[in-house]
Amino acid sequence: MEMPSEPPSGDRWAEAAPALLMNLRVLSPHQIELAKLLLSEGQSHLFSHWSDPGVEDERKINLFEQVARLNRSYPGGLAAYIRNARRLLADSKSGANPFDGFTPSVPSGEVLTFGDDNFMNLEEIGLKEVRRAAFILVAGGLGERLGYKGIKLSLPREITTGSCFLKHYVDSILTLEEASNRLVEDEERKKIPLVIMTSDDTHQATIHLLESNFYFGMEPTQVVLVKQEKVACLQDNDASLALDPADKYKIQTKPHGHGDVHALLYSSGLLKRWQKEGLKWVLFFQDTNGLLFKAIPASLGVSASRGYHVNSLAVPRKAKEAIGGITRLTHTDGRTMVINVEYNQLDPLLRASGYIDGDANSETGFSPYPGNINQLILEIEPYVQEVSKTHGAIAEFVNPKYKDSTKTSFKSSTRLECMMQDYPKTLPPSARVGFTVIDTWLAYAPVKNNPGDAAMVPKGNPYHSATSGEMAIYRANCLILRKAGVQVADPVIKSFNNQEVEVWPRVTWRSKWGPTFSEVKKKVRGECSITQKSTLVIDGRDVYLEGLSLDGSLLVSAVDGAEVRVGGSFHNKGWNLEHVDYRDEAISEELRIRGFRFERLEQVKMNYPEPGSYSLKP
Ligand code: UGB
Repeated sequence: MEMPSEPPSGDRWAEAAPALLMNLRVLSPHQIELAKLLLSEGQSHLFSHWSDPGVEDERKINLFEQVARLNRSYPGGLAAYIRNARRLLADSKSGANPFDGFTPSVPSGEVLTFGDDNFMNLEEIGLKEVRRAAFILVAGGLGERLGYKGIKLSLPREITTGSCFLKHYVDSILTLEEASNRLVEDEERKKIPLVIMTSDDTHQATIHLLESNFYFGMEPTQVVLVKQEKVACLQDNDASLALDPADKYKIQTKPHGHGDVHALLYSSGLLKRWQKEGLKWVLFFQDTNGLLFKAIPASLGVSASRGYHVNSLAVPRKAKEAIGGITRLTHTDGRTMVINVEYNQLDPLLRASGYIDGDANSETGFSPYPGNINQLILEIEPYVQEVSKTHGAIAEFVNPKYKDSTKTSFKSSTRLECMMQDYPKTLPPSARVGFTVIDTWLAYAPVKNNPGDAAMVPKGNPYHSATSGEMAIYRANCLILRKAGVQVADPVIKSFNNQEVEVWPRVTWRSKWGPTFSEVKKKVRGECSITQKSTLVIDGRDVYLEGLSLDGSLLVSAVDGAEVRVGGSFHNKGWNLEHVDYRDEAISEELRIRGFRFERLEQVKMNYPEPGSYSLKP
């Protein structure tokens, strides 16, 4: 279809959209300007069904209010959006390779080994730095893949304590803030800001979660919510905007992707403010990774000691795993960059570059390309310089699902998207872009897939489900305790929701108990052991395990300053792991998606509400 290059005028209005022309007196002058813009961009179909003036006028005005919002929230407005869409859709139809001219190779970065001297040294450096960091949580996505109705931040991270992801994140940030400030006592105490990017799908529920929990102990002014707007859906290769199937006076919209976070940080003025306040680092993270804070101090230590402007956290990746691969790309013109190549693009890129097996494991059993866990650490100075140029705009892409190989029509509407990890794409070659590889067991256990999809994951690949996400927390804690010298029983293999997982003793602790490995080591004294059926909950900073032998359930909570030494043989029936059928609607969704719950048979539970020195024995 030929697009008019100028807004229609006179007769051409009537020709382009007679139904709209009849309704001009319903619209304000500004709305008429928007109408002209839409017509000049070939969107007359939006009005073809419009009724006579006087009928459904309010809905027509509502449509234009939505158009004004869409126009405002996209850099360059709707015209730029439609033109970008047309270009990207044409590229997609012609099968243009977004990596044309680039050859992939395996990049090199810092590979960490948990608990060795280097790791502990980096943790110390990171801990000193973190008081000058801001944390950015991208949480605009709904748990569609997970099949959970609520916001993912409200999901329990594990059900032994029932603490949700957001509580854990806030707790972890406050712990790092406290520990970092303690290291530099003579300097001014800093508050670490937390920004949460929400969307219309998650905004109100996120506010409600924060307010109903008194911000989980953070000062309300420390938390800033920035809301991303959705973008218009596209129904064909001409970038015709799609009307909402449920409301023909509304343009269908979908999320633009987590890449919006950069533009929002820029436009909100937060980055400049932080820079003035002397912050040095901006750390981005996702909504459901219950392990990631175990990796933050050391990774920030890598950024600081290597002088990385951009540090992407990564884990060993299984071929075809649904996480992007960190790749070095070298262009025929000599440019190189280290960038995430998204999982659906890595295989075709490798095949096009002569790797006939595409995205395949090497002899190590893993893909040679480390898996991006989408946790980025940016140094603020070069970051502000860059977004001042780009206004935070991130390279977009489109991913239409075509009806057939002619690629002329879509199965359902599509939209432009952008990803936060594509930020380095516009950086100059002088930018120091690196990455840090950390063991998966320590750093990465996202909760993304529903039980049905998780059960279909190829054998050996991670499930990324609520079941595996929770079991990974117990495994990590047990492995850390083992490394600190505790005898922890081996795991048993069990199947929940048709997923075979390792079940370790259910050990959990509040972040303040063990923010770094050296801190955990300080809290473990003498010979300690934990049997397979055990549950251990440590909710207190100054709790020490001194010759503890646990065979059952033990829950200890203590206020800061209550020094509790826990020792001796605790033996009770403990908590039983019971299967839950995910189809059983009488059971809560939070439990169904993990496939188990606890039957609390017997336990020792102690609370120390006053500071002091205590000894807890059987
Ligand atoms: N999110 C938003 O805030 N806004 C949006 O519009 C969309 C999402 P998904 P995805 O770690 O396993 C990413 O949907 O995008 C938030 C990386 O691209 O969970 O499929 C959302 O709330 C991939 O390289 O993941 O894949 C959530 O917090 C790999 O690292 C976050 O963005 C993969 O994550 C991620 O959204 C991974």
